[in-house]
Amino acid sequence: MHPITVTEHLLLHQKKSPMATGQFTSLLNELILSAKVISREVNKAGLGDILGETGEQNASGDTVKRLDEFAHRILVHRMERAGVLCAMASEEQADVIQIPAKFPKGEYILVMDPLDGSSNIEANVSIGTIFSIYRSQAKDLDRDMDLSDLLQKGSEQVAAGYFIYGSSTVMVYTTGRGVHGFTLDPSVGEFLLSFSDVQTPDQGKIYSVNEAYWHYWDGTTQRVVSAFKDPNSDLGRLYSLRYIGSLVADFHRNLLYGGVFMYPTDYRDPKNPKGKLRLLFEAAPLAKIAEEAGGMATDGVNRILDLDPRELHQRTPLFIGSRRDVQKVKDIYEQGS
Ligand code: AHM
Ligand code: MG
Repeated sequence: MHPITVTEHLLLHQKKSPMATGQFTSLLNELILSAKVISREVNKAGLGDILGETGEQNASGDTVKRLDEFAHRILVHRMERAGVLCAMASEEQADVIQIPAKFPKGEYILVMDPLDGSSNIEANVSIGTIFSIYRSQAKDLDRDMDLSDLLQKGSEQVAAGYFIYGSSTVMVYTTGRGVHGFTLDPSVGEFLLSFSDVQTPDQGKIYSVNEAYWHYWDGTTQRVVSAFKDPNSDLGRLYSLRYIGSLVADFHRNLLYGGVFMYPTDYRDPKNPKGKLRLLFEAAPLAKIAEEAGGMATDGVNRILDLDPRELHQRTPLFIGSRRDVQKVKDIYEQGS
C-alpha cells in the first residue's frame, strides 16, 4: 500500500475546509521543513562541537544549549520568510518576534518551544519542538504586533503539534479534526502517516511526575500523586511510574499508552513558584492535542485551554493525559486539604 505523506494529508484536509486558503498548509509545510533540518542536526549532534552550552540564559533563565539556539534560529529564519505569519513567540526569546518589513505578512501567529527537554541532549534522550498556531485578532497586519495580540487563550488555537527527535522523528498535530501522527522516513525525507485520529485510553496505567520534588508540594498535591500508587484507590488498578524529564517524550508515550503527566506547583521552591512549565509554549499546545484525543488537561482547578495568559512566559501547573486520571487529580484538588 502506498503510504500517505504529511503533505498529501494536509492537502486532503485543506480541501475539506471551506476556510482554507492554502496559507495554513504553507505554514505547516515550512514548519515541517524546519523540523527536518533540526532533526538532522540533533541526529549528528554527538559528532560536532554543536553540543554543549552557549553560556547564556534564555528568557526563562535556563542555561541555553547550543542546539536550542540553533533550533530557535532556524525556525525564526524560515518562518519569518514564509509570508503567512504576522508575529512569532519563542521560549528562547523574551519578547514578541516581529516579521521584518521586507517580508510579506499573513494572518497567523506562531508560538513555539524550539527544543524542549534540552537538558537531555547529551544523553541521547528524545527531545522535541512544540508549536501552537493562532489567528491574529488585529485588523491591521502591517503594524507591529503587541503582546496583547499574542496573549490568547489556548482554546483559540487554530492548530497545535510537536516533533519528537527520538529513535525516529515523529510529528503529531491537530487542527481540531483529530490528532494525526507521522514518522519521518529518512530514506525519502518524507513524514509518512503512522496513525490518524488517535484516541488516548480513557484511563491509563502510567503516572509521570518528578517525585523528587515531594517536599516542595503541599499536602493536597502529595495526595494527588499518592492516589496513583495506592492499591486501594478507586482508580482500581496498579500504575507504573515513567518519567523521562522531556515533556514531549513523556506526553507522547502517555498519549499512546494512556496515563497522566504531572508538573505541579512547588510553591516552596522559590525558583519555580508556579511549577516549571510555560502556559503558552508547552501546556496550551499539548492540552489542545490531549483534548482532541479524548483526554484532559488542567492546572488542578481550571481547564488549561481556558486560562487567560497575562505574560508571554507565564508558568502553570500541568496535569494532562487520560480523562479518568486527570479527573481524579481535579477531584482531589476540589476536595482540598
Ligand atoms: P526546557 O523547556 O528548558 O527544556 O524545560 C522543560 C522540561 C520539560 O521537557 C520536562 O517535562 C521538564 O523540563 C522536566 O523538569 P524537571 O527536571 O524539573 O523534572
Ligand atoms: Mg520547554
